[in-house]
Amino acid sequence: MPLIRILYARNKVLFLLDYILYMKKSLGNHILVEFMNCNPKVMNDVSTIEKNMVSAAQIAGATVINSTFHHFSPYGVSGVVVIQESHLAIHSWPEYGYAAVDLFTCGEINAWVSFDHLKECFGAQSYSVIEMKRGSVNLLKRNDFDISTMRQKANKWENPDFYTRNVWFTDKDEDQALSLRFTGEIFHDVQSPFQRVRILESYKYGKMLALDDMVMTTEKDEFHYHEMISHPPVFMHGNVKNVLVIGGGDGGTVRELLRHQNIEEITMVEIDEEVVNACKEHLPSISSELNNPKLKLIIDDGIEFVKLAKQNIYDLIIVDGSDPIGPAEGLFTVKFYENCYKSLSLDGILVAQGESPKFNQNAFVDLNKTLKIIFGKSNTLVSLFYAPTYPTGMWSFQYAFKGNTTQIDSSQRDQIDLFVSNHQLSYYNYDIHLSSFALPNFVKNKISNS
Ligand code: SPD
Repeated sequence: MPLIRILYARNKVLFLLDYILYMKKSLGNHILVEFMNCNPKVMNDVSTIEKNMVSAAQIAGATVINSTFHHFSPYGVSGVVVIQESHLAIHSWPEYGYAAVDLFTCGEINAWVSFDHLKECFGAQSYSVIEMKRGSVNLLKRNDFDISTMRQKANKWENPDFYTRNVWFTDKDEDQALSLRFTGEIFHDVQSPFQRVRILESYKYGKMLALDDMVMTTEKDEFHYHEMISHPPVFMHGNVKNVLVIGGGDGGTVRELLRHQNIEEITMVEIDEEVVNACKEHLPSISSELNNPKLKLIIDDGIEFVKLAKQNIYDLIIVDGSDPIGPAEGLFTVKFYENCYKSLSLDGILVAQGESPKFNQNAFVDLNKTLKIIFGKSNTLVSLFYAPTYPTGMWSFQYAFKGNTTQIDSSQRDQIDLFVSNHQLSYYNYDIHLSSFALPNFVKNKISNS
């Protein structure tokens, strides 16, 4: 073989090897996509595009940090999903059925999974793609200083003067949201058979339990919810001995109930063992009583449990469920509350996590209707409390009475005051109890026809 040919062949091999190394040893992978002949309606729908872009990141296994999307007048959408592994971005021109999309990922995340998903969601009839490796390690020089010294984590819970992490957890519906800045520390992140169970660390509220993308409880404000779901019904009833809690896997409700010496037994039915385990390990101040001998903890579906429960046995049923999306959906149905009604004692009280009159408004109103159908109009009440870490901050518990509707009176003031001071409660007291049942007119109006 002539020398020139050998050299050419060798160069080709070298070039190929170099190219393979270059492809392999890069920091990121960038796919620049032209989606053409897309569905123009989708291309002009900012909330659908945002949902699609976020789910494109998630199904590729990326961790979504935040997203921001904007609709331009008269048409067009731009937006970015920031992921722990870089970003996904889009600019759409509905009038051309066109979207310019870039999918920039690093680590194990395969941007092609996001590509396939978006092609489907946008109904793209044709496309073209350029793939680029970003940050060829062969061409870069690694600095030899200790990079960990550049990472700052707040050492106290107040807003730090200086921070390098700006990661937000957002609990939102289509139109509104509540966001908490968190340190980036993730103590637990497990996909259970029912939901994604996470314990994250927030700056303002300490550690937080999130189910899917919803805030359930935080170390620093859980007392609002747990004191207000448990003490009012116990004082209104006056002689609670046997309690059923549906849900409540974090343990906060049980912890508060067990402050009442008269309560002899609590049965708690939690569908997701992962929630219990995560809270036992990472939220000890909330889950502290989950091993109390008065508690019978059953890991099972509460909906099935009440179907088979004995009749007339519980003085108090507390439905401490999550929002009506995912495993808690059945906790908002007529059938479920009919079964609860049957298993309540004749003077029993039911209290349910009642959603917000300002967020998930339909669930709030529908639950009220359901309780009125089963228990009777005059046998239901709504109480409101302030929930700083739930969207809108206004949240409700909805009450239903199998016997007569009862309320505390002034003869109980001293007893309640003593209880509050003995247990050093932070939210509940006699006045808050009564005032929580006073409703603003807009709330009264929402439920007046149910
Ligand atoms: N959006 C939050 C609804 C409240 C869910 N329950 C919280 C559980 C606390 N034990």
